[in-house]
Amino acid sequence: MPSPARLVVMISGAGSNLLALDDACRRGDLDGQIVGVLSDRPAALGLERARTRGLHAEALPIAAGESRSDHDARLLAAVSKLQPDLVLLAGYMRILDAAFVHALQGRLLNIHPSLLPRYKGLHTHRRALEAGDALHGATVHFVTPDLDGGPPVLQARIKINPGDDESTLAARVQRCEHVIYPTAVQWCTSGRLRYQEGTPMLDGHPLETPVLQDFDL
Ligand code: NHR
Ligand code: GAR
Repeated sequence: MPSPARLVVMISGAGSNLLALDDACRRGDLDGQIVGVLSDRPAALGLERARTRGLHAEALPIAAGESRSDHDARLLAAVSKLQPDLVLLAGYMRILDAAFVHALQGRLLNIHPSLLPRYKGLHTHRRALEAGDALHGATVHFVTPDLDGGPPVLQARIKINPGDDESTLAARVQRCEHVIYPTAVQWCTSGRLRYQEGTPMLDGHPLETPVLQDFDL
């Protein structure tokens, strides 16, 4: 991968993970540069925060009557124009079709707010609380067409506290996300982490289970 690696970040919301990735690049902890930020939501706060930092930021909302696959094709064209080495979903809230994922297979990562394979999909904090779980966290995984089912590479694990509600838990999970996402991306940019025929390889060995990092927050 070239140095610095070209990173495209896809968001729908506040963009705190985007900022953490950009911070890591600026600090020199991540050998990358964010060459574009794309959002399906024009009102996403993260777009404004990206522009404040001088980053290229584009909204690609669904046009009236546009199908999912037409939108994803337009998104793929916008991503491809930026010639990314890696594409990072960071709170991107729309399911991507197989054509999009296949075009970027092995270069497309997501951060998901649960200890996958537990709680794929939405409302992960609520579901962990309702289940009475003692532990929760976040997972960085390669994206495949199978929603939140692609191979996980790095997990952050925290304890759920007795007084936690959805928002206190989400806040602690996010603090972990801001550490593990730049770490996993740096593994890719440095060549330590590769994706070979559907299997993540870390330091030349197949990663059978994700690396697990406990956080005492
Ligand atoms: N696309 C594919 N093909 N595979 C994955 O693993 C993906 C993906 C797109 C997004 C992020 C994921 C998450 O981390 C992600 C992973 C959106 C939904 C969802 O149900 C689920 C999981 C994720 C993102 N979205 C609704 C939809 O119909 C819309 C929900 C909304 O707008 O609020 O697209 O959690
Ligand atoms: C993050 O916690 C991320 O894990 C989650 O959304 C938040 C985005 O926050 N992702 C999903 O729920 C994907 N469905 P951010 O915009 O501040 O980075």
